[in-house]
Amino acid sequence: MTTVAEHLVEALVSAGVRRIYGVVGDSLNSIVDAVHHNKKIEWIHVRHEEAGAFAASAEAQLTGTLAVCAGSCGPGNLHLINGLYDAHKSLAPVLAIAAQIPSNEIGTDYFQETHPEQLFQECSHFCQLVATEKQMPRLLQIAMQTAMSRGGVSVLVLPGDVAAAKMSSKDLEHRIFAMRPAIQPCPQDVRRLAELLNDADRVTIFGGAGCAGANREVVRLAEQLKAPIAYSFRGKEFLEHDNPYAAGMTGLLGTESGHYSLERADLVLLLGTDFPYTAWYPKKPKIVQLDVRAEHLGRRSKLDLGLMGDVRSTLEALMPLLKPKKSEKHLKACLDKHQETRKSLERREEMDRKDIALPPEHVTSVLSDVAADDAIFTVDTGMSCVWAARHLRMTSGRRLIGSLNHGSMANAMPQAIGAQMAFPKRQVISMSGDGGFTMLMGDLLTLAQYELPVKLVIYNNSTLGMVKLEMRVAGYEDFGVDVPKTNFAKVAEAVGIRGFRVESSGDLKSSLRGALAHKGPAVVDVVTNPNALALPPKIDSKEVAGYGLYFAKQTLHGRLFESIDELKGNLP
Ligand SMILES: Cc1cc2nc3c(=O)[nH]c(=O)nc-3n(C[C@H](O)[C@H](O)[C@H](O)COP(=O)(O)OP(=O)(O)OC[C@H]3O[C@@H](n4cnc5c(N)ncnc54)[C@H](O)[C@@H]3O)c2cc1C
Ligand SMILES: Cc1ncc(C[n+]2csc(CCOP(=O)(O)OP(=O)(O)O)c2C)c(N)n1
Ligand SMILES: [Mg+2]
Repeated sequence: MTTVAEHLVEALVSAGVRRIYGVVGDSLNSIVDAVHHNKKIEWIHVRHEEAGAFAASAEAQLTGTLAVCAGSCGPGNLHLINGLYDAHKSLAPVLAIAAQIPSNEIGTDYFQETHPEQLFQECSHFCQLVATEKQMPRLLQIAMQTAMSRGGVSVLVLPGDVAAAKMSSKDLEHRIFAMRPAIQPCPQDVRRLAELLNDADRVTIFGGAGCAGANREVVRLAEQLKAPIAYSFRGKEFLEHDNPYAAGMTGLLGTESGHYSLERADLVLLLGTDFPYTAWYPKKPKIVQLDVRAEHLGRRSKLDLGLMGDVRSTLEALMPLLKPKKSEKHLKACLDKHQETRKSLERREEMDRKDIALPPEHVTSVLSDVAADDAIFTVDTGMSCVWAARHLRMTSGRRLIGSLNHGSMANAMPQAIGAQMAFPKRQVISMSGDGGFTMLMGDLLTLAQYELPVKLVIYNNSTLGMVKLEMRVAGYEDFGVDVPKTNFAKVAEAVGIRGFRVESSGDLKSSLRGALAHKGPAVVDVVTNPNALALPPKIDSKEVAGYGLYFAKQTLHGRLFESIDELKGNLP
């Protein structure tokens, strides 16, 4: 007779799961042992369970299939939580196994006792205690099916003794069903959408992560409607490439052209986006939203029409009902603005001879040039997001993920671990700040242990740069943001990983190339300008009143000033 743990592992293998990320603990022993004796699945020993959950989140986001992480009872699974929030908010199918104290001790305030059914409630769709072995086949099936069909996290809370128990029955044991139905709104609603689009003069499309796999359909729609396509950060990887209608991103990290395209429209069509920043939705145009999750319709902006449907199949149904637009005026205005914006970004990418520290824009642009056409980038929360959003160029083969909906630091390296595990032959590049990197730095050892050829680019500015900037913009004196000057190339070398230290522009390209060509893991520790500025596409009066004035004038002049006095001397 098989044990619950053996059944669990076999069922995961038949569902296509190839690895479990975690840290061992006695409550997990029977599961780890079952993995150990099964040749089709691996136990990936991370240093911190949070890293395991981030790795699983990345794997699930990149493959669209179920990924698994595990933590031992109490503190072990508590450590999973932040990474699980990331997976859940990214709609990534992840199963977490939260081991529990012995079942006869639950409720007695036993050693390491916590109640994961309560703790994980908010970051999961399904979270159940397996109180007896008899529940096991069905609860596992429901957990896997829920994570896959709803997109997000399921948690099985499994006491060590229940995991080690023999299974008495194996009824209802079947493989996972992971279909992607083509959901379309009813024909009347598609006709209503067509009428609105046909009646509008200036349509702008705003697409998000829900456009994955629908690049061609969205571009064809834009062609019919002579519509610019702006996109969210999560939409960038799917909509920026092979798209002559691309008009850029909006939001603080966006560009002026993305923002302009939305404001200039008389109808904005939201496709598969849940872009969170309500203040950045335009107020004047009509807004129509298409999303596969009806509960997301209208939750961020006013709506003139909300439709439940899958982007690709809905656009297929819509296209024959559209009258091709003739005027290209709106499109041209937005694309001209986009060209202008690109040029001003390119100016920021250039190294000025006067620059004493490397501009991160330049670092990112060079990285984008030397990386493979099918590289997978993971980006940490911090200024790396700004540089990736604006200066990484997407291709049809590249991927770009981060903790974009949850906004946690320390995600990039662990997500790169998950990406490289899932795609051992592809180039995987993690971009992070010194603050974010050091938060889960222990997992550098995981790269060394598994010889994962991940390349870590660290924007080493000795500060928590993004927050420093936020403090200044809000008129605070920056405080609590210093990160001790550290040579991360030497840290890497100390754990057996190849380290490159870049302190001047002359070394940048060769170091990045050297790291990418290196067979194993490598760290490229780039000393960057701690005062690099990110100019938002629009600036409000409060920001202008503070440090924002400094930014605004720099936008006008397209260059950095050495001092406020020099800036003042250049005011128009
Ligand atoms: C520091 C930081 C700064 C940021 N600044 C910005 C910024 O300035 N600008 C910006 O854009 N982002 C920014 N982000 C990212 C932002 O927080 C969100 O993650 C992002 O805007 C969400 O993109 P999305 O709407 O495409 O993805 P999600 O929020 O994940 O939404 C995707 C939507 O698509 C739907 N969907 C999925 N599949 C389909 C389908 N097949 N058909 C139809 N619908 C589908 C889903 O139900 C969901 O509603 C920032 C993040 C960080 C960490
Ligand atoms: C876990 C977590 N803690 C704190 C924050 C708040 N926060 C956002 S960005 C940031 C600074 C990031 O600094 P660093 O990683 O050095 O990158 P930089 O902005 O300097 O490039 C902080 C503290 C967060 N998002 N996540
Ligand atoms: Mg930093």
